[in-house]
Amino acid sequence: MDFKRTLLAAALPFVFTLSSTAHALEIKFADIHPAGYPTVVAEEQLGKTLVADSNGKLTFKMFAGGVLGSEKEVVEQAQVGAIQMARVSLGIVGPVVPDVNVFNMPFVFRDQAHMRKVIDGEVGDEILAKITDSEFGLVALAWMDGGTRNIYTKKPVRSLADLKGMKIRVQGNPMFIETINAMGGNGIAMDTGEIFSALQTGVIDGAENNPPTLLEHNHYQNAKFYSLTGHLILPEPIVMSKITWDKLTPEQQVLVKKTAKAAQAQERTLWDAKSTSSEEKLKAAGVEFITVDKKPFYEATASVREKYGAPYADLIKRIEAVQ
Ligand code: BDP
Repeated sequence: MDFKRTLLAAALPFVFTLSSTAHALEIKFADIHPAGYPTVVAEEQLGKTLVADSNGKLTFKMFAGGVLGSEKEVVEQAQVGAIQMARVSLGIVGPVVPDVNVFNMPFVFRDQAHMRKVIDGEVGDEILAKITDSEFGLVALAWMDGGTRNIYTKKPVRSLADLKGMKIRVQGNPMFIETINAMGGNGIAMDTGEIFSALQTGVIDGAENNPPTLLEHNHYQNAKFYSLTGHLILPEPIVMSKITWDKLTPEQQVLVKKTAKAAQAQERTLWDAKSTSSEEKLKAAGVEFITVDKKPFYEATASVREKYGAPYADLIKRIEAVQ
């Protein structure tokens, strides 16, 4: 009797642990951007909806500010199921799922409005499916807006010639290195978190990004010239670990997908407001916005589009046809 009771007492905590974990699945969500950034605000809302609409069967924890590592590291952790969800730039997905590189090509979109129409349509869904159907171990659910990327430097770039020999940081994607090189610069890949000190110490002469990132990651403190090259307009997928996805019930999968799409819509509105306010703040902080003639930059990068675009000739035609 006593023996049985002891056994039961010993087993109880296990029974309890097992049943409680069987009921709640924690979603850890990683983003490199800080709290208050449009993507992070929309992700926090996504979390609230997931918890509420799953009746607590899903729990949510936001890890903003890159605390779980660089985007490359976050993707690796998501692939093994250590992180359940993340928003990453398409730039770092390209080296692993080459098919997405069609969106990573310089000047493939006419402008931000064009990019939005494309990701909202069939082609956008197809590229998400390419990620999901790859061996990448991720399910791609929706897109967030990452604005238009322009080059920022310590010394002004008013024309293509000014860029000559400048060391410009890009994301870890060979296509981006080649893009900067084709413009006459010297493309250098490094993680987002390393840019600030690389600018400060002069390891690089500049980088390229949208106004909210230039502001919120404080790069403007050491790079006061912002040349509106508009060479990349990169959408950013919201992804879930395939391992996590497979643990969800079909109803939960529908919920996750729907909630991610809602986050896409919310972030877009937040993005537009943040872009405007970032531009104002950057200008007030002494950043000079330089209007450049984009044509020479476009022409200089033709070789990159030729090299990488060949397998996607049809897709590129469909992207161009989107009005
Ligand atoms: C920002 C993207 C972020 C990238 C970053 C970068 O939102 O996902 O990590 O650029 O260039 O615009 O590293």
